[in-house]
Amino acid sequence: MQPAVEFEVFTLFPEVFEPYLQTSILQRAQQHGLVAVHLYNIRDWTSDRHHITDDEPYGGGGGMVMKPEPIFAALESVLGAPPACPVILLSPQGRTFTQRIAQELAGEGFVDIYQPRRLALLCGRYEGIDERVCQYLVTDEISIGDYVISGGELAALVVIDAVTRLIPGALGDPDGASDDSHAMGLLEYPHYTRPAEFRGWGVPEVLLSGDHGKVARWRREQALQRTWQRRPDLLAKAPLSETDLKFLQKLRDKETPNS
Ligand code: 9D3
Repeated sequence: MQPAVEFEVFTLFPEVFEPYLQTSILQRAQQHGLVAVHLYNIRDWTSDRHHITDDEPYGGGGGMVMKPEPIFAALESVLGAPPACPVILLSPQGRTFTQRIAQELAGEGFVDIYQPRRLALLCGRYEGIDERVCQYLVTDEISIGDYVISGGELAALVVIDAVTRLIPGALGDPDGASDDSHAMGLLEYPHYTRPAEFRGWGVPEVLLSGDHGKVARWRREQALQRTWQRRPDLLAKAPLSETDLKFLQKLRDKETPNS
């Protein structure tokens, strides 16, 4: 069986991917042939004596810029010229990565047609990449959020992880991924495990009651309450039942008794 998604990763630091890719879900998904990750060191496509991958910016200013030649050479030798697959640059200038983008990249919606997908991930380092790479090679730019990290490698791992979780079978449990996407609408309810008392701190009675209906209702209300307190923006998009809306109204009434 062909993998559902094949990641072709281009980086100056392939070694930082290894330990994470060899762990847990990602390791298992690769062993089962559900995904493949191939790592390429851009430095292997330099042709000068010192294997230089960066240079000073035209126009001056601080920092260094990744040279275009080794990047074009690496991607075109692996993917063909021009590449036939999406070339995703991990960059602070990209659209912010979301679960929806992960679904897009996983090819969700084509589950039955089962179209194997190849995705190239290009990781930047230094202050940036020569703009001609962005213009003539890259087809999509993704950021993982509004904060500064030192390069695209961690961001590429985030994308690989999120996309892999969506591939049927990757989580072992057949409805694990759909559980995830259900949970995306709201924050999760609190989890507890043994012991029932730890340092004098108990577990909510209802979870010990064995009443599955009551447990389900409690969890739903906890999820709603947390989302309302911490991420009210999510409530606007979440699919809510009549019962959910009544419960939320009760929370609002408690919070603002005088208005
Ligand atoms: C925005 C900061 N830039 C202006 C001074 C310099 C700069 C800092 C760090 C340029 C690139 C980087 C390296 N970061 C990434 O390559 C990166 C990233 C990120 O920094 N934040 C969120 N997502 C991503 S994806 C790749």
